Amino acid sequence: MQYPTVFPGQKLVIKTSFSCAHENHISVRDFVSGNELFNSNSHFGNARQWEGPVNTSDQPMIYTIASAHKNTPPNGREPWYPSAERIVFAGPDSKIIGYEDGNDGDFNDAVATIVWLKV
Ligand SMILES: [Ca+2]
Repeated sequence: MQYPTVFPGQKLVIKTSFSCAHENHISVRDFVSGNELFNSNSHFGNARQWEGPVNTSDQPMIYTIASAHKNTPPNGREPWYPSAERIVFAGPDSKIIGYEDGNDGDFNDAVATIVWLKV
């Protein structure tokens, strides 16, 4: 799990993509409340981009982002498993996180790109 932090005067944009046969999702939550703010699913045509609000407070806003997968295509009887993650790229105002749903270690089954914007 990663903890993207948005400082006052910033917002972030998260883009997701998937290259998987099994079901994967990427979930963004508010760290403090735990409320899910965005869920992008590989198989259900969910949005692939989420733009967070501008932080107009004087405190950092902290999110969590994580991915989970099933070991099957979509099947309501099958459980979700947390996906291993790897930071594929980290720049001054962007980060790419790759997630793994199997054993081949390509970390591209689900991918999240986070971009921080100053507004
Ligand atoms: Ca893989």
